[in-house]
Amino acid sequence: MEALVESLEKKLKTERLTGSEAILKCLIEEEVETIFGYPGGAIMPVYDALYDYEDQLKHILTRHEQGAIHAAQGFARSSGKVGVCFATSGPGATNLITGITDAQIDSTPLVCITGQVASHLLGSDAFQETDIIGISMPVTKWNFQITRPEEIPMALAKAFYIAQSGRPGPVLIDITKDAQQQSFDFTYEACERIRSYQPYPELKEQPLKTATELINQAKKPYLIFGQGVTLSGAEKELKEFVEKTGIPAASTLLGLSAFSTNHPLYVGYAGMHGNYGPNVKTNECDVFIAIGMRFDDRVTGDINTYAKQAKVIHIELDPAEIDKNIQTDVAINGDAKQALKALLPLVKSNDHEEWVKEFHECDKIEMDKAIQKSIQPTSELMTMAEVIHKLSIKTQGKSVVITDVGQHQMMAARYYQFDQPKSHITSGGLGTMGFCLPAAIGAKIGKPNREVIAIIGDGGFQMTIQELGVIMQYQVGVKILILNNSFLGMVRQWQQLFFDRRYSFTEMDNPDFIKIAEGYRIAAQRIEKREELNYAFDQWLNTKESSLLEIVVEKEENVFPMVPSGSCVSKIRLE
Ligand SMILES: Cc1ncc(C[n+]2csc(CCOP(=O)(O)OP(=O)(O)O)c2C)c(N)n1
Repeated sequence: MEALVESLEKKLKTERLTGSEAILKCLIEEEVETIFGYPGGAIMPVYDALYDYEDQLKHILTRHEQGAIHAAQGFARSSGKVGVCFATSGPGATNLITGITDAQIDSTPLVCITGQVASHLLGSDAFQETDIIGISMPVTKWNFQITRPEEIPMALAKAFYIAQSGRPGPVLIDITKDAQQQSFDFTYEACERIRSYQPYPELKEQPLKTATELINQAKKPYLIFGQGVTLSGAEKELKEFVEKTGIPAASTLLGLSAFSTNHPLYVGYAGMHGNYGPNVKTNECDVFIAIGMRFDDRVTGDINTYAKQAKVIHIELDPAEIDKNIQTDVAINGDAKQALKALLPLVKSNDHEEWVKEFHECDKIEMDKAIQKSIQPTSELMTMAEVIHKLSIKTQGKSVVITDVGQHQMMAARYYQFDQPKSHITSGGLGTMGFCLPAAIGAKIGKPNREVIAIIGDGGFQMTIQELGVIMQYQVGVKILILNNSFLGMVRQWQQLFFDRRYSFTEMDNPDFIKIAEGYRIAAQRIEKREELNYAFDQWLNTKESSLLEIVVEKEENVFPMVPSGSCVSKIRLE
């Protein structure tokens, strides 16, 4: 009887819609409010339908599809919701690929909808036809081509479920133009499970028990957390776990902001340009606990010398990550929050005072050899490090900081003191230059009440500079900080250190960024002198609107410490 009533109710809810209208209805059902996109021939029916849905669905027209996808990524990472983006077939779709790949490696939930040529033209090399399903196959969590409108509700329901469940990731749905135009009887049911897809593995008792024993007996335990903590919302549990066990904790690049950098048990950022202590101590600890991180080579350096002396406990949601790069002694396959909740009552209260002190000794060495020189330079021009250090103090570590890729990215990771969760967004795994400006736009739209600061190099800024148009058109209040060293700085650093200072094609003549910003009606100023910094920061930060600040910095500043690529983490160079 109940089933009959349900099916009748469903029938009553049925509406006759075109495929395009159905797509938009599905988005509304999934509580999507904002779409980032760029139109074109093969997705015109969807854009036409969007015209009538303006009240329910806000569309942000970016200036390039790469801008749309990075904005969707920034939106997803600041808000914790799924980022949605539209593009047309052919070049529109291929322009999404960099961002999709970026989202895949950084576990960002996205639903990308691309238009496709009409189904009777598929495979004919029609105008703007490209096999986006084939192209995106290795860089999406799931992709699917729709050729009949009846497939739309189920495919989109699945897309949202897959994108945000378990380890999140990007999904691409390609829809032929005829499927967008034809009508059908629409009903929608959200997806709650998919056969043979188990996004949340059940925690097993034995590994939890073994991990507890190891943690309770450890003399020198050490913990590194990654973005898995942010994605599972386990910030509180992580803090409780660290405080109860007294274990020193370090962050990966994407883990930054999941734990306050001011906490006494926070020992820094681990990896190639991370802090000295967390790198060196990796090869001295007896129990190594990795939480929601994937042992990226920028963290491990040479895996043959990484934490060899330690018993390794890996808490990780994605089973494919376990034992992929580093062999574990105890694998806890599950959600970080659930795993920490399960461990919390089992682990004993402890403090490892002497051991934690060893990290602080390392901090002193790093302070003397690297930090002091960086944040209080004797040079005439400012350094990136001192600018970011001052910015951190000015904003009290409370802003959402989006960075591009390069030296400024590493300086921000090192010198911005993150005080609140979901405050650091960067392209970690793919290292995509051009990510920052559009991602910052998306992040501000996703979290309108927070101060969003985009920190960009002069190189990366010019990769997606056209997205200033979005800031202008939609009045997005993003603060843009360009650290201008007239070099592709990070590549120059490598050329200096590993290629005999042969600066091959890394020096850049830059345009007048202030005039460009003003052309987009964005307030802008450029400073070169240290005495101007304080006032410039105040002016720049004390507005609700977007504004751009260009700071001319030292041309040949290097980021230290540094673990040379593929080297052992304890061989970290301090200068
Ligand atoms: C799309 C893309 N192309 C090339 C690179 C290689 N790359 C990494 S850092 C970097 C230099 C970045 O220079 P800039 O944006 O000026 O920042 P800086 O390092 O000076 O802070 C380059 C070219 C990249 N990461 N992404």
